[in-house]
Amino acid sequence: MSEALAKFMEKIKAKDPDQPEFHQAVYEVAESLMPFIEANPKYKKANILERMVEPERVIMFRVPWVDDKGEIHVNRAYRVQMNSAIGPYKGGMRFHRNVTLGTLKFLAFEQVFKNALTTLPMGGGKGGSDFDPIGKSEGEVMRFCQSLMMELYRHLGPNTDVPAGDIGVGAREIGFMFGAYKKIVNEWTGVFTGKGRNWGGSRIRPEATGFGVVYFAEEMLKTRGDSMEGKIVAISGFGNVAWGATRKSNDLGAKVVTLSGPDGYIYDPDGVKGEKIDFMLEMRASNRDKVQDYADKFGVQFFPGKRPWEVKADVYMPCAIQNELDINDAKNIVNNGGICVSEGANMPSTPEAVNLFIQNKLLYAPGKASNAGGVSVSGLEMTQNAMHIYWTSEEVDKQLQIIMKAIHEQCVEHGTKDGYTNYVNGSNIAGFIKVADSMIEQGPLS
Ligand code: 2IT
Repeated sequence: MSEALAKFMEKIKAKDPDQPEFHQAVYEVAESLMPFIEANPKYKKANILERMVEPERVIMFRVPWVDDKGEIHVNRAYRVQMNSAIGPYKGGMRFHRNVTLGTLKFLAFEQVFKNALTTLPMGGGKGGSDFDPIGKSEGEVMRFCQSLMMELYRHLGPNTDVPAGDIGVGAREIGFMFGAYKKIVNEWTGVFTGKGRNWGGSRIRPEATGFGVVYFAEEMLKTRGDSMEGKIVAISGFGNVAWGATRKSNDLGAKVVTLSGPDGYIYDPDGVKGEKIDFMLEMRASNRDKVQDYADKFGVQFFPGKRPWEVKADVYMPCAIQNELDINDAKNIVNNGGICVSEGANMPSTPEAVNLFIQNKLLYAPGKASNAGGVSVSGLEMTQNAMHIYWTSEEVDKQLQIIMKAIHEQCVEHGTKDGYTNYVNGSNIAGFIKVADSMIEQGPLS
C-alpha cells in the first residue's frame, strides 16, 4: 500500500471507526484512484476524493410503528444523500436487520460511481432501516412504511432524491411508501422508481438488475471470443436479482445449477428453468427467506449452511449480499476452472477474493459495473414519468442493453493494461472522472 493511500485510509477509519463496510468500499476505490490522481494533479488540488467520501447529507430518524397485537416498536432509519453533482440523489432503500449507517454509507458511495457509469444523469444515495421484514405481516410492513414516510417525504422530490427498492424492499413496500408520499404532498410525481406498472412503473424494471448482470457477463466473455451459450452458471440468492439473472441466463442458452438463501444452497443439475424460475417468486413472497423449499418441491440436493461457490461452474454470479464470497470461495472458483464472475449484489466479494480473481486473470466485474442495470432502468422510469409516457418492454430492454454495453466499454477504456481488463480499476476511474469533473466545474462548494 502506498503511503498516500495508507494515510488517507487512516483518516477515514479514525473519523468513523465503526463502519468497516464503508472503509472496505472506500479502500477499493481509493486503491484504483491513487495512481490516477497522482498523474492528474487537478484532482489532488481540488481535494476531490476527500470531498467524495463525505456524504452531502445524512438524515437519521426514528420510525415508531404498531404491530398486529397493538404493541409499539421503534426502528432507526436513514437516508444517505451522498453526491448530487450529476443529478438528483438516486438509490434504493434496504430493510434488513443488519443495516447500520456504515452499511448505507458503503452502498451510497458505491451508488455514486455506479450511477455515473450508467450514462444517465443520476447522483448517488441510499437509505434504509434495521427493520426486519422476515415474519412480519402485510399490515405491519405497511404501517412501518407509512411511519417511515412521515419523516422521509420532506427530504425527497423528483428532482431532489428518488429512492427505489433493495434487499427487503420490493414493489409492495414501494407501493406503501409512494402512497404515503402522495397523500402527504398532494402531488403525483415520479419520486420512487420500481413502482407498479399501473402507476408509473417501467416495464423491465423488476428484471433489469439480473438481466444486466448477464448482459455484462456476455460482454466480458465476448472480449475472449466466447459467450453465455452452453455455460454452467452458479448463482447465489433467490431474490429479485437472482431471478432476473436466472431468466436471462436461460434465454442466452446457459444452465443455472445453484440458488442460495441464508439457510444454504440447492444444486439442480438439470438447471433452474421454466416453472422452477416462477417458484423463486413464490419463495420470495412467502417471506420465509429459505431456499430449502426449492429442494423439497423439486427433489434436488440441499446443502445446509453452505454457499454455492464450491460447485464447479463456468460463470459465477453472486446475487445475495455484501461479503458473501471470501478468499476460500474464490480459491474454489479458481481451482474449479471458473472463467467469469459477474456480481449482482453490491460488494459481494471480499477484497482478498477480488485480488485472487484479478491475479488469475478471470473476467471479474464488480457490482458497481455489472449490477448497474437496475438503477439504469430506474433512470429510464424517471424519464418516462417526466414525459408522462410509457415505453414498451422491447424499447426498455433495448436501452438497457445499450447502457450495459456502454458501461463495459468505459471499463475497458479505463481499466485495460497489457491486454487484461481490470474492471475494478476501469469502473472506479470512469465513474470518478465524470463526478469529479462535474464537482470541479461547479466550484469548491460542491
Ligand atoms: O443497488 C442498486 O443499484 C439498487 N438497489 C437500485 C437503485 C435504484 O435506484 O434503482
